[in-house]
Amino acid sequence: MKYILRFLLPLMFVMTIFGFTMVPVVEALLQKWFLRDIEIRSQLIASTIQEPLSSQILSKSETKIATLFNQLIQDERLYAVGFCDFMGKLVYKTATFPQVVKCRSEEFLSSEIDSQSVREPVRSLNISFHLVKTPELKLGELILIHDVGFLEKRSADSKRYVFYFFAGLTAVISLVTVFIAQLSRRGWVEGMRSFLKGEGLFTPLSQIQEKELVPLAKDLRELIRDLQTEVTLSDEPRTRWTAQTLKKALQQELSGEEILVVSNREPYIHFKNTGSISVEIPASGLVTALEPVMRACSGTWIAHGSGDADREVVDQKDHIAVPPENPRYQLRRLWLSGEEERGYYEGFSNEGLWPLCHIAHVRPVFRSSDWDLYVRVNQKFADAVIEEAKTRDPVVLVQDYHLALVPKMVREKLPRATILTFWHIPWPNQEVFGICPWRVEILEGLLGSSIIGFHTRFHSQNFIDAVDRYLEARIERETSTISYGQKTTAVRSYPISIDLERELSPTSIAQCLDNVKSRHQMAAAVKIGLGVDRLDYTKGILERLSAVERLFELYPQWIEKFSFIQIASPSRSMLESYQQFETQVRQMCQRINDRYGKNGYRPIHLLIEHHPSESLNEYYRAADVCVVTSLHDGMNLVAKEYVASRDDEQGVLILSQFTGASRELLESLIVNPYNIDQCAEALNAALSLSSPEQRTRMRTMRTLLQKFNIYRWAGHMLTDAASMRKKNGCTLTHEVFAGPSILTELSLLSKNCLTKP
Ligand code: ADQ
Repeated sequence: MKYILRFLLPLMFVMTIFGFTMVPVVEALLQKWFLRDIEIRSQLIASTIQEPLSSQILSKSETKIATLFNQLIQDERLYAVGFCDFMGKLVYKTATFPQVVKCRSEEFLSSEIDSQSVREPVRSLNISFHLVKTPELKLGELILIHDVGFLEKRSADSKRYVFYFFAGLTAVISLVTVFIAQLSRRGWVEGMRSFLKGEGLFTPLSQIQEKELVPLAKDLRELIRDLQTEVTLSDEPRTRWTAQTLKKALQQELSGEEILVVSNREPYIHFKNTGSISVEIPASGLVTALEPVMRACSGTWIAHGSGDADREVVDQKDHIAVPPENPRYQLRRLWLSGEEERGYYEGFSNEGLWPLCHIAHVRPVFRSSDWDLYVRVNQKFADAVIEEAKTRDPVVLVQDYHLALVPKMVREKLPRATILTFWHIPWPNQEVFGICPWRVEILEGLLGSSIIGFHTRFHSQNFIDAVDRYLEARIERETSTISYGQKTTAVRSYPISIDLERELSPTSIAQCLDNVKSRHQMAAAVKIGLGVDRLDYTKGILERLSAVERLFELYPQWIEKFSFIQIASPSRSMLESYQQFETQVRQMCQRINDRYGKNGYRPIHLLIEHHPSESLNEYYRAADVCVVTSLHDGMNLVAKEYVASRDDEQGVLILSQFTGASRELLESLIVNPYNIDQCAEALNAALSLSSPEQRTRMRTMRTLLQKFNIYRWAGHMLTDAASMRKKNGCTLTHEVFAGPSILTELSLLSKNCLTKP
């Protein structure tokens, strides 16, 4: 209060002085204007009656003059009218004419002045004299007397209004001043905090009109949420997520709750090998990401058993403990017939949804028969989840586009389950998604989830837009939540990552380089470029090879000084589009090798085969440059694996702008894979980059991956699930965990409590 008065008292003092000075000035001005009005009026009356009055005076028509005068004084302001002849005698007058008013002298009447006004102060009269004449002679003077008593009243009124005006002005200025003073005292930080909490400065966040501020506010709010989560999850602030901290967080937050993962791809595949059985980890980003998480949190992973020896190693309930060398969790295999695999996996998933979501210029194919099998197989997976669930409210992690219907199917049987669905590939814009004939069913299936995760906010936004367009759902864009039917689903972005520690190798860089060069008979001075992908048309392998060819055209000095190794794991080779793609890749490599290869030098080494992770790691550590040119990619883990493997802080990453990873690995050389010249220039720049510059870039990216690793990805999803469960259980502990900034969204999620039996 004291602080406010410091502003207000001087302000009021100045305004009062100013007001008192202004009142007489305003009053004098108004009086002057009113008198001037009266004079103009008198002039007007005099000139209007000049002619009839002159002729009536000449014809001495007394009655007509009296009538004319009486008509004039009907005007409430015109008090009296009189006429003096040329001798100065008052000849005609109205009854109201005051005696005090006299005719002017003959001498004055003979002057050249046509009219004159005089103020008679005692009776508040304004008297004006007007010469009455014909063209030939002067007849006398007309006297018009106005009552100006109303001026006093008007003056008093205006004084009052001026006073009110200044009082009002003082109040408004005081309010504005106090408001601004308060704001600056609270400071921007305070203001921003309340804004982010959704209070806004004056209005709730949802009502803020400046749309461009909302994404910024959302970003900052999520950042605050992340920080709060990390601070409150453990006794000490967690600066880095690890397998141990993830485990601890799960014990603390989910207190040993059952975790079920369900995906099409299994983490371990058993193959028959002349008389023995071998095991392989498939080339899959999903497996790479989830396997370390399952090692950390145990539970059961349900997946399709696709290996020809898979059935031989499981128990009666189709279970096998994995990893084989040190079992940490259960793998539950599920069997599909050839027909099911063709329709659900090859057909609807990989000929339909995969090209649809990647916009990589391969037309999606949608067949009703594939859809029927997709529904049937999704039901199989959902049934397996229900079978495996030991409680009525397990935490279920549904993985990827193969299983879009599973969340809804599981929800129907286990309404209290916490279902987290992660979509590993991009989500296209609503027009493209609208191509899918079963778009409504896909969206409804996914909305069975408690949380749906995407790699980037852009994909989350596309998903929300699709729901907005094709379903009658209530969408809260500020909190990214969708209410559909009786269920609320949160849409979140969780950028997937890798376990940096697992990518480290005891083999030295020099040894890796030696091994790779001798394996491929490369000269010591040759620099190595590397591409690692599943053999998939979305990965931009043809564009990458074209860029290598263009490099040789633009910078021939690299011929015989640079070789490119393309490692490509065969993928979906039953599909025609993939078979054709493989042929194209082989042909292009052959053509470039024919054009530039000589004397035992091979520009391109194409290795179409699966490699164990240690072998891939060796290549990563030997490569001077790693090239990722996906035409569209949810995240792309190869880019992150390359950075993780380079503990020598050397090597350069060239990265497509159409990968989710390009939003994080900003120190890579970011390219448009469709721009072949640009990619060739980037190759030249990468090969010419100085060692200190490589170190600076690599160090920054490694620091980022140390913090933004796979345990953080899983940790954030699972702790979000935990807070949701607490909310659903209607306990109060979530408030401690969640912090005030996400109470709004949790309150929305609390609607899930309705599903409790
Ligand atoms: P993918 O399309 O499979 O993943 P990516 O993220 O690059 O793409 O992961 C590929 C994985 O397979 C990597 O771990 C890589 O090491 C491995 N790999 C590639 N070639 C191999 C080979 N020849 N031998 C052995 N292993 C090989 C999908 C999405 C991505 C998203 C991931 C994770 O398409 O955008 O990053 O899921 O969510």
